[in-house]
Amino acid sequence: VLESPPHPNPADEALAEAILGPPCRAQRRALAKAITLLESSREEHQARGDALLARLLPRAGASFRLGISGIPGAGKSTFIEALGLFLLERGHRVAVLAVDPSSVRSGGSILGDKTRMERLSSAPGAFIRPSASAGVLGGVAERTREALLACEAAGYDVVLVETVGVGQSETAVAGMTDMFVLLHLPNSGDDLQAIKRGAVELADLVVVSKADLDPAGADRARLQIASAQRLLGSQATTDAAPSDAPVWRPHVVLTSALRGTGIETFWSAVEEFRTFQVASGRVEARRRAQAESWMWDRIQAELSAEFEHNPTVAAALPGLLVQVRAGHLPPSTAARQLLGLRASQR
Ligand SMILES: Nc1nc2c(ncn2[C@@H]2O[C@H](COP(=O)(O)OP(=O)(O)OP(=O)(O)O)[C@@H](O)[C@H]2O)c(=O)[nH]1
Ligand SMILES: [Mg+2]
Repeated sequence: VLESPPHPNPADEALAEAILGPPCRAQRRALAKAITLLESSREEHQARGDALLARLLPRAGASFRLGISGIPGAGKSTFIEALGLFLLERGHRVAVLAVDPSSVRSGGSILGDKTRMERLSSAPGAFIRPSASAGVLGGVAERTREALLACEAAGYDVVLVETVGVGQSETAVAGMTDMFVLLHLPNSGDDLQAIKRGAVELADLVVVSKADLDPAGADRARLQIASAQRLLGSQATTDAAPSDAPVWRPHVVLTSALRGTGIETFWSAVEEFRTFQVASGRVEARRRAQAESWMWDRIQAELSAEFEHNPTVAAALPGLLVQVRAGHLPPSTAARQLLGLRASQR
């Protein structure tokens, strides 16, 4: 028998109603509270979070989810502020979330984001949420996925997810958004970096940011990225599509968030991509695949945690590790023994 999701307790039900209600200051407050609950790693909060999410889910899904990545200092927050204000002017409601895998840096970056998005964060049509703290079960990315659904339930129709281009965060953000954008500085050192870590392949669109600093360099960067894209192909869009489907050719757009140039061109390219995705049925296909891998991510995280906390496993682990490190025991044998211990415990 399948367990149906529990109902929220009265306090959380009031939270849900405020989120699903009309846009106002109280709605933003409720949304912020709900996200804090969803981010909590305490067991009783997780059960409450699950119930709340189940309540919000029927109203989620209607936004355009846009991932924005780039190395530290690439200009992501400044770009998001400019883009956010541009979208508000066109009647959109914009939510901004951040995935920051490096907890060491996060204190500074949260403050940095808030000050760099000062105008956007005080706009009534926008909601800005700095990064969740690292080290929670399932990782920061999972918390952001849940926060994204809550923002959608509150009626934000564009959700921007900022992430810094290190580690697995780019793959994680590409795996929760409808479109993945890479911000690129107008100097060639950055090009190779981005290509090496696979970000260019993931990108549906590349932005050469801060073009005002070095217009000639920005043009060179555009040509280099475009030729790299031709060589690499685009992974993100070929994933879920049949092999004979038309292929999206990622654009490269030059912007200066400081001068406010290129934002309109950028948004036209986004809309072109979106039209292409909708017409080819890829939006739904991509989201279905994402939902499935989200579930598996969660299962793997829970299983690993349970495994590591198993007392018999924990007792045997140090000794086996010594043997594996010394080359006296094949890793596969050690793994099998540990898994066997766990199985015999149940
Ligand atoms: N000249 C120029 N400077 C810019 C532009 N956009 C951002 N900057 C500057 O670049 C610096 C970094 O910008 P951020 O927007 O904080 O970059 P970020 O990618 O969000 O940085 P992290 O969140 O720390 O990874 C700031 O000093 C900005 O003022 C631009 O279009 N032109
Ligand atoms: Mg930033």
